[in-house]
Amino acid sequence: MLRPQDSATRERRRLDGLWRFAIDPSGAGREQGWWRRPLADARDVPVPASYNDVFADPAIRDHVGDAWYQTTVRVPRGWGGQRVVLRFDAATHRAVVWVDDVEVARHEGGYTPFEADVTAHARPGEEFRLTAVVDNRLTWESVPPGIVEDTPAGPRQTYFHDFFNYAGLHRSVWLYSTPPARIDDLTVVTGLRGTTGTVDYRVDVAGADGLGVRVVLRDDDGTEVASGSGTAGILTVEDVHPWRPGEGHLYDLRVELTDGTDVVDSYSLPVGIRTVEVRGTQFLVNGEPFRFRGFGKHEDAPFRGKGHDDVLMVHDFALLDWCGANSFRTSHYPYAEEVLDYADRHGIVVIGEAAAVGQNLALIGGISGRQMAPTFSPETISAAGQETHAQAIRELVARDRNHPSVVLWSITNEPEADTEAAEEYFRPLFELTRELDPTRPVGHVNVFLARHGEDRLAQYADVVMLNRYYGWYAFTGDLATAETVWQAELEQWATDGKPIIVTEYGADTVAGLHSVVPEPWSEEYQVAYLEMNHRVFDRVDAVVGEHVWNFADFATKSGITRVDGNKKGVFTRDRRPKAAAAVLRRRWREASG
Ligand code: BDP
Repeated sequence: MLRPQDSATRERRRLDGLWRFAIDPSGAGREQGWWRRPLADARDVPVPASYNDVFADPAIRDHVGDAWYQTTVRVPRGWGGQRVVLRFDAATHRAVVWVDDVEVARHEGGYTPFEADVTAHARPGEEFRLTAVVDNRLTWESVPPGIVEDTPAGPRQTYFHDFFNYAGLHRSVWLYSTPPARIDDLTVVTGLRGTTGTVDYRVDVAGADGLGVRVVLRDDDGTEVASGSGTAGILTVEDVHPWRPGEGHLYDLRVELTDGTDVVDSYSLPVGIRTVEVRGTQFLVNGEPFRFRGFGKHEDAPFRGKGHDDVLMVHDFALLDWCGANSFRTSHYPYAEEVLDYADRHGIVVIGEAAAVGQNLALIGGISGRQMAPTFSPETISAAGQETHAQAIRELVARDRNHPSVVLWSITNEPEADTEAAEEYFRPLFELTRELDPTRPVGHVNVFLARHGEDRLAQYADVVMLNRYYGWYAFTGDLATAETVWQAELEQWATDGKPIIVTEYGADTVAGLHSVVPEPWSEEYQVAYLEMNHRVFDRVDAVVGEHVWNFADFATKSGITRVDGNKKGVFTRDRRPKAAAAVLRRRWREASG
């Protein structure tokens, strides 16, 4: 799905700002048709943002169910004869949208965009009422999953992942125009042979019978380096300047839909020419071994929750750079597209993760001591949940496949992986991901419950991704034993002959808590813990990646193992460094020269 852009033939309007907002605890709005009139008893809410933390109201923070958003939109006068599209970059976790009285869109999944052609309802120069109802409930059919129970006090939401269930309109909302005959989608796949690069392109058009397609590839100084015509082809670039980690060189692919000499539609796509390959235990970018250094992150910040914010984004990238990090994982859901654009432009490598997390009831049972049902069964995550997951993967790949920064897909974090039911659930999802994108490796993030030899998904994965907490959840405070056991486990995984990325290792740390003898929770312990891990990684050749959990402290649901959220951040939630930041900076900056 193409992002809205301003071009010679297109215009866009960001509809962000203060909208009207009301929660709907009894679910009356859908029956009473709240979209038909101005929202009653509404208050102002910022878009984009999670609604949870912006008010001083527990009823809103802990709300379960529908929340209504409304605003008035004026269609630009000059858009007559154009196609008018409404687009939500994200509505978490599902939404229905109305233009005046007409339902125009319905979407499941909180982290990928959706849009609706509203030409028939949007008259140039006139206003319409835009209403969206956003539902934050997590069930066995959603990704991530959860359970909603009715209690005398109202619905109660439980979920199995370790970050707060923020909800709302987390990213921008757009109204944009395209010509009726248009470029509908673009796909590029790039290649490198010596000093020659290739861009294999495909253009999907709509309403364009009899029209031509012209493509021109320009370097960043505007020089034309290749051109072609037709809806598909291969462009060749001599003396190519590849995209590479640390150097986000981008070409501009200008695609035009033409009628003789007239340009009917025009769209520009930034293109980074690079290759990705797994060979033996190496992860190659442009044929050269790449080592992932960085973090698992979250979209999370005070007040705004998961709302996208350019200030925070640029600052986080500045901190990655300060640490010498070259990569991160979009744990545990697709991040805002602005983030991937930025990573493309700055040569930061990304592991793109689907919104699938908390698919492991044994893990929950293990911590709480409760006996849990099987994760994958007709009563729990079943075929319906699997279809939601498949759709989430389709939308993730459709949205992000043209980003050079994305080098690897993670289709799930810490799933149940040692049962036949899990294998049956995931095999088709691995196949689907590969079919949608044959150019990138695919994997899943393993949790310790499925050890080497027990993980039935490992056979489908191109890389081994491990989350391990030796010295934290296991052998707490005993780094010497942790070091031995961890190394032994890694050596087992290394026998698979695949690259290993340690996608999570970390220790909760209270900023400002110091201890002469490194005690868990102190800054000194986090330092010692990371150093122990690094010694282990440096002794196992197959380890090609280290992503610390987490970049920054983040909000979670309340519970006896969390004090004001998860404190495994190397930075605090307001992005101040703990002592560990300097350790990473020394190690990673040295490694990158
Ligand atoms: C892992 C999860 C991650 C958690 C982390 C932790 O992948 O989401 O936040 O553990 O416990 O199991 O800190």
